[in-house]
Amino acid sequence: MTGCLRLALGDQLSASLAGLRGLDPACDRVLMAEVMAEATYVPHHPQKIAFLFSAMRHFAADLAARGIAVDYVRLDDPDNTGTLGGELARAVDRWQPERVIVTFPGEWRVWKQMRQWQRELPVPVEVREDDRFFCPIARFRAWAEGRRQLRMEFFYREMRRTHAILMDPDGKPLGGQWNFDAQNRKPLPKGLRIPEPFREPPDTITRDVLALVADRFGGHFGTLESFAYAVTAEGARQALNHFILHALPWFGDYQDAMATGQETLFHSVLSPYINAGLLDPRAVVAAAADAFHRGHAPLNAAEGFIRQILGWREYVRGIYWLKMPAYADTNALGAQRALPDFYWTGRTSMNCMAQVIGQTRRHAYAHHIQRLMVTGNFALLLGVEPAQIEQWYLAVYADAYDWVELPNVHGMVMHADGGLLGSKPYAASGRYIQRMSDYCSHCHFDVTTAEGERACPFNFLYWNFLMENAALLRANPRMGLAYKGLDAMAPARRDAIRQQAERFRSGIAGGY
Ligand code: FAD
Ligand code: DLZ
Ligand code: SF4
Repeated sequence: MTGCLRLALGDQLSASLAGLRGLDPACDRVLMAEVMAEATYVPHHPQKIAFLFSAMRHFAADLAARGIAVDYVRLDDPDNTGTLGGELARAVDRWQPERVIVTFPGEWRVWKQMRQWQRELPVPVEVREDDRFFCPIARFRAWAEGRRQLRMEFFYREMRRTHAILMDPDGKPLGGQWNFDAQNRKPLPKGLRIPEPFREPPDTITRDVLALVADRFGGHFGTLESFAYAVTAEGARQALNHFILHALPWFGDYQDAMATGQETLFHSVLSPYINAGLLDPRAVVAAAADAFHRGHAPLNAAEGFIRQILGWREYVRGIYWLKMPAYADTNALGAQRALPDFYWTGRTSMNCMAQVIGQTRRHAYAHHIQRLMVTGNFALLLGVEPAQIEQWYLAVYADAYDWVELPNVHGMVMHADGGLLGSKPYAASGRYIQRMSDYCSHCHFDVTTAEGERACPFNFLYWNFLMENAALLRANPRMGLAYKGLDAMAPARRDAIRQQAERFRSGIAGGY
């Protein structure tokens, strides 16, 4: 072969991918490989594996239909070496290309492998920047340079200005404010009509993949029965249209609400598609801005949604590549406890946890507040070792990749980076969950108490967390109110709560 061998990874399924640009169908070839190493570096949810394998197969079929030669290695190919590096080496040997072209990956782990390929393969390996983001890594680095605090809000404003999104012609944010969160975060009123989530029935390719995944990864956490993810760019576009039409107008108002049996509410469920490359984040942001401009969605909804993508998503990627690999090793609060088994079994009497873990098992999905304020908050309050809870999040969600999962869990949830990403831990008692959901009204525990047999574990763990981490957190001005509450408590009550938290923590391995 005289041309180039171009590798497309499972989360690089974009027709416009940098590594596919300039492809000459007369002599170039694309390599795609389903490999055991990627499917098991954490025990991914079977729906995540099925989504990616099916999307990869559809993507390869689309390339082939455009006359491009694709070398597609299936998981059950008897010669499959089981690793990306092994498959690349085998393909280089087979085709003897002049050059290998890859696109910068989403994980430090894979980046290390790419550098090794550059050293060890007998042909040059060109790494192209992944430009499917608003903010190049170098641009984020320049923004971060010399700043004492890397606050998302300021980064987001810069992105709004740079990309002229929801801006007045005179350079001011539309509506005179950057952020409308004061109007958002309402609890869900009774009787509100909630849209049906978008579902795509599995086609023949997906059904084949589902059988393969059931056979090989049936033992992983999660079920396959309810699989309904789109697996093509066209399907993902339909999911985007569905969201814009049926949910975006209420996105801002009920962004933080949670309700039993309502897994998606007014959220978009677009992250698996955006992260795998089936949807361009620029198209998603443009669709939301357009919905505002044509009067379909109010500003608080469009702005709130756009901030998640243009702000948070870009910001966490910037932090990841700015701080890795040292970032993953910090543990500012010194948390060392084991992740309770019920994160994997879902068997717990805490209704909020059972609900969120249950839907995660069924759909490989939970929305942001469920991840942050239920399963995340509990791990923070309990003092779980960051690496253990990070592994869980990386495994169980269809949208999880290290670059986005790690800053969210390590930084936002666990405060393990000492406050780089969030100025204070999101620690909260059961009262927050009571205010934002109906979970507490169907729970074995009593959310109004922090002591006694039926006390809500979030309550005594919350106070105990404040006591345990006082040396680090008391001086934080944003924790002032929390410590005022603690200080107002009688010493005997504080002792009782501390003891209750200790008893709970020593008994938790057996379930709760
Ligand atoms: P929506 O609520 O509809 O939001 C729209 C889009 O904004 C999302 O699709 C996503 O692309 C983006 N977004 C929103 N919040 C964030 C955020 N904090 N960071 C990055 N992007 C964001 N997101 C992932 O894509 N992968 C992960 O592995 C992941 N792990 C998380 C772990 C924890 C503990 C927390 C608190 C958040 C995590 N997030 C992750 C962010 C967020 O929870 C998900 O992006 C969101 O729930 C996906 O559902 P959705 O598409 O319905 O989002
Ligand atoms: C997540 C994943 C899985 C489950 N399987 C594969 C695979 O078999 N082949 C592949 O190319 N990519 C897969 N992926 C996505 C990769 O893990 C992802 O590209 C890297 O983590 C970099 O983000
Ligand atoms: Fe969760 Fe506590 Fe409410 Fe039960 S009472 S659902 S444990 S917050």
